[in-house]
Amino acid sequence: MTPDLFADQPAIWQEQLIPGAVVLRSQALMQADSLLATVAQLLVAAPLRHMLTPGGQTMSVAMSNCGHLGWISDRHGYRYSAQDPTSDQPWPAMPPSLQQLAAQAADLAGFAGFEPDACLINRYLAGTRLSLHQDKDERDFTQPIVSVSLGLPATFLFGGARRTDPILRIPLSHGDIVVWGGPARRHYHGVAPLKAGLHPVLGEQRINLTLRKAG
Ligand code: MD3
Ligand code: FE
Repeated sequence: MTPDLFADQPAIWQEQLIPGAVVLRSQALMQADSLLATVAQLLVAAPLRHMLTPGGQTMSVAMSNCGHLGWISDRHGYRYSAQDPTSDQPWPAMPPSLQQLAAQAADLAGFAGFEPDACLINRYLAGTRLSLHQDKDERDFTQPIVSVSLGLPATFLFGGARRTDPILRIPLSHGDIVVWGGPARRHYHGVAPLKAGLHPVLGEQRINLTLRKAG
């Protein structure tokens, strides 16, 4: 008989940071290559672009979207739009594989029936950062947010309900999925400047997929 070395291990390695915030290490690893092929296709239809903040600054993260709604920023503010402002066309449809991955992750974290209608694609290069903010452009805050990290590792900054609360630094690598629901949904968060590196699959980049129910 073959002894099962992992018999006492849980099938899924999950860490709860605070209630509702669950890190699922390597949960997307097996699908990472096909996920990236899918993302490459999406970016042909809706290329990455650097959006303007309402204050007129160019964001260092390059972004695109898929799904019924896409997150956009310009001089008029932050909001969701059914059209890509670059092409005035609808965003590419959300691939079922992506929707299923997000729903499964949300389910593992205790949020059954998650049906994302928006997927923000964030691309980081060396030095790219995302300053501390709250996600509050969505309608229903009882719905979690699922994020999938691909490529170079990043340090995720996880704060509290107030901007001045202490900040936890969480390393996120290729294939990690995080579910942000419950009280964590309203917490301040950001990403520290990306360190230069060479990822075997994605090269000099990090790609983060953020799936939400926005509408
Ligand atoms: C914690 N993106 O697009 S995803 C964003 O890595 C964003 O690109 C980051 O924050 C990135 O808005 C982080 C993880 C994430 C997303 C939403 C959250 C963490 C969150 C909402 C509440 C608390
Ligand atoms: Fe955010």
